[in-house]
Amino acid sequence: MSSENDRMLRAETPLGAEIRFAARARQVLRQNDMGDWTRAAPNLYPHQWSWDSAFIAIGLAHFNTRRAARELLALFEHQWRTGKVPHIVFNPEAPPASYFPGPEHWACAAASPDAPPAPPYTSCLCQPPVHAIAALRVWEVAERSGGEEAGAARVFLRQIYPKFLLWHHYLTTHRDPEGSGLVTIYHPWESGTDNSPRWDAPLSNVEVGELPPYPRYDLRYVASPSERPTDVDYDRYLWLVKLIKKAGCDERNTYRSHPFLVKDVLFSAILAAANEALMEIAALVGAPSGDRTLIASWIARGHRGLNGMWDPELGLCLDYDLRAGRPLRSRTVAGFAPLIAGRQGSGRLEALLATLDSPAFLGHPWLHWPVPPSTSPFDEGFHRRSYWRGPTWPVVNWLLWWSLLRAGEPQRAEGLRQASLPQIASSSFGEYFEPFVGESLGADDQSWTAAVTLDWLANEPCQEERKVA
Ligand code: 2M8
Repeated sequence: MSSENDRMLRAETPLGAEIRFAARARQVLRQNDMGDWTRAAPNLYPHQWSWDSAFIAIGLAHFNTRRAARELLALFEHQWRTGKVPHIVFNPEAPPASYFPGPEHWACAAASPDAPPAPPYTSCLCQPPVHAIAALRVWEVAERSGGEEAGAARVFLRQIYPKFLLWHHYLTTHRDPEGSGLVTIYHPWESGTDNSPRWDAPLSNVEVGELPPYPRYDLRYVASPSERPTDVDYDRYLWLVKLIKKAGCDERNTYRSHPFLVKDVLFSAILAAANEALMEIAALVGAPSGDRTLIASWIARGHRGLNGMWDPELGLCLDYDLRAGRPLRSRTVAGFAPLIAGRQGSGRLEALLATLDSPAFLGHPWLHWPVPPSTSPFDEGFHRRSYWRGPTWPVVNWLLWWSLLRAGEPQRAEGLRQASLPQIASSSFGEYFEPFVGESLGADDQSWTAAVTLDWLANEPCQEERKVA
């Protein structure tokens, strides 16, 4: 079914349609704007989410670089003493009974000596560190505009650089005591790909104990419960939260006792790419050479870690279950982690691109748009409507597009951009999409979908690059 956006795109001149599309995307970000930070979505997610805010800053940069900078600064005001950046900062103005588990559920995290002053409360989990990548993009846009914008962006980089350094230090130490180069997550929510089949095996080993009844407010905001994680998933999520709180949100206690400890390759790859961005920021702010040596060591270690998780048979990188002591063999977009980390040799890059083009992903004959399903239809955990188990996600497509550009694959990147824009235009900035019929699922007016739209519209390649292979 064709939406108003879609009709507009076909009826107008390409330029006119793009201008109106960008205006609609800006409108979504304005509507979700809370002053210094942005709600992830108006109803389903009325708080500030960590990696959403990073993508949001990338979109905001195209119409207000100062506001984009504030988005990241506002998030980092709630950084923990350890360096952790919480995955949610709770909105004190959110209507009661709008999101579960809400601030009251996490309030005890505030009792940790490492937690920032509350309210607002924060969760004690974290999410993939897209932030340095976002800050660098804000800088690049501001630098192109020159003058005061560029000056303000440089001040911003100076302010945020030490916070980024502390954040990455947290991830490379507390979350990698083994020095493996791979980040350990304690909860599927930390991965950002919550109910992905990636987590089925480690979750099945979590024995859920006594839980009080709890509400599923999320189900009010979607057309069908099949779009969200099941009650069985939620029981496990809440049980894991209970255990983390019982461990006092303390890293060492959690590492000792927690039943879900997984090396997440997507998270680790984003960290490797974010460390490259941090290195550029370090140069821009004139950071001491010791910092740069440290960041270079994080980058090298990250690449080594990912390299060790490569599965030649699947042509993908695999997560690793520390408790069970084995890799997790699922076929999901997370397996493209080395592409996102960057700096792959030609052999590995070719292998990744072959997997991307194969019927397991972009070459699947039933795809409505040529964008990769979050889980391959060939994976036994695939589900076409359920959240991270199959639907396609604009924000993931943006990450792959950005990575393909960095890998020197502009035509493939452009293929993803050209497929993603009409997909988004067919909806009201949907959160995710059914891969075979193209139905928009989850929330409407999702902020990060609007943000990546703005970045894609601002990054129209020149005529030469447009010719998609
Ligand atoms: C989803 O996760 C939250 C929990 O953190 C939820 O389902 O309630 C995920 O898609 C996550 O990646 C995203 O950051 C968040 C807000 O968009 O929603």
